[in-house]
Amino acid sequence: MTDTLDLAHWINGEKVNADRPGESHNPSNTNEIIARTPKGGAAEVDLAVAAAKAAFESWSEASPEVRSDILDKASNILMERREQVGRLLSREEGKTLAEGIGETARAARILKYFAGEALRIHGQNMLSTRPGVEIQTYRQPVGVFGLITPWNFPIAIPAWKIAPAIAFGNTVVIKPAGPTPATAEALIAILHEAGLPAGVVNMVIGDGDVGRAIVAHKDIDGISFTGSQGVGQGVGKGAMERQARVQLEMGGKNPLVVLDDADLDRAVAIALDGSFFATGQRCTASSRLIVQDGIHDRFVEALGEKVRALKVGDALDPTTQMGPAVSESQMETSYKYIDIARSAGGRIVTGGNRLNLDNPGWYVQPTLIADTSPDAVINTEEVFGPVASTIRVKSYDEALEIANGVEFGLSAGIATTSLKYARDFQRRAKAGMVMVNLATAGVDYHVGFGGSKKSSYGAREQGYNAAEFFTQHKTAYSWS
Ligand code: UN1
Repeated sequence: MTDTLDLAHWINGEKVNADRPGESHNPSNTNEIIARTPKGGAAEVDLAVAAAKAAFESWSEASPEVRSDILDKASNILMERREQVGRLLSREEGKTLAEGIGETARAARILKYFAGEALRIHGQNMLSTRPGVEIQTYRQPVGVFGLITPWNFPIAIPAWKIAPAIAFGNTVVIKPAGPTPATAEALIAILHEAGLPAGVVNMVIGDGDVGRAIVAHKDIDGISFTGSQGVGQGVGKGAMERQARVQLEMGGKNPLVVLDDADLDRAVAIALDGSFFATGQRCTASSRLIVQDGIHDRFVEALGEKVRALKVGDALDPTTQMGPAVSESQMETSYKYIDIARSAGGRIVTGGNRLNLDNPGWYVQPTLIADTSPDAVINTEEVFGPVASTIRVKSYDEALEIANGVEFGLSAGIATTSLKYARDFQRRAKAGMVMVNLATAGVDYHVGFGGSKKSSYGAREQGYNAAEFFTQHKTAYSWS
């Protein structure tokens, strides 16, 4: 396939033509260029912010029905085109076609959900402690939001940041991730097709310069970021310096605890899904499998067999079960961590070797490493690839301590048939999301999303929780 796209920034409702020095590639076949891309910087961000600022007044004062209708319409268009957009996503990001179409449908459902929330912006009536005084609380739009989004969910994450921002009356400047601009652009184009007024959503394509310009811009009132912990800290500091509100979703080193009493098939299935689907490139991926003695050997053997059987290949081949890494550097990161784990005494159960497939692509062999120690590098740093390691433990208490013993705390899972341990884990796992007999990855869109410790900062995303970040609370007192 050679239909290379020529991308442009979207500023004030228009595609802004520019030189296109950049390219995005198909990770399944790196000879194929998906898109030629402009390289924006502070000047484009300035124009985009000015457009967003100018659009704010009428958008924030429009009837919520106007905002709801546009989100609803965009959702319908996206759902109708999910195969086409999902295919583009899979070509650009490398997740399998089923995953690409699934993610596109999820983005459409997020737009639909926030079409509803746009009509439910509510506050409270409270009695004052002072006789004769009444109190009302409101949620009001904030202004212009800067959104910095990652490549691993190139349409769902833009959707779950844009949709609440605009549903609640704000305007937006978004920077899509470097490797996946074409997928994000498809969403922005559909929003405009659905009747979005000019300037409500603007997109500037580029690298770190665009991100830095967004963080530093005096007219951006809030920044929502999903990406790595290192970059996230810089975003947080920059935002704090000028008192912009900020929400950061960063890494994970998510544990899946497998107890002796677990249903073995279920435990293996959720470990496989959590660790390897989407090529392990999810911040919610299970990367530490903490397994109790009595089930350990059976679990490692059964999981090893499933991992070995995974068919790695071109994302568009319907028989492929795991696509490539998104980029050469992500591929190299996986192999680097496999080497580190190996030299620290980890036993490679399966995987660990370079893959040479017919297509030139950034393929990684799915890898399971056993007999690792809880404080080994492989168990403390995020790999963001199809690599999982097992840690053997004696008891539930030891498992819980290890599960909680890292600086991340996004998602934590447990496989058990014991109500006692399941409930205890729900209460005591230091993570924003806890999964019982479910994969650590794969979340719903109508409830809060986010983590604890170094995984997240600021208000939760998704569901009505998103109103925390994308609206401003006002308390009104009156006496009459
Ligand atoms: C999921 O596991 O369904 O970047 C979502 C990520 C997360 C989203 C995970 N923010 O991987």
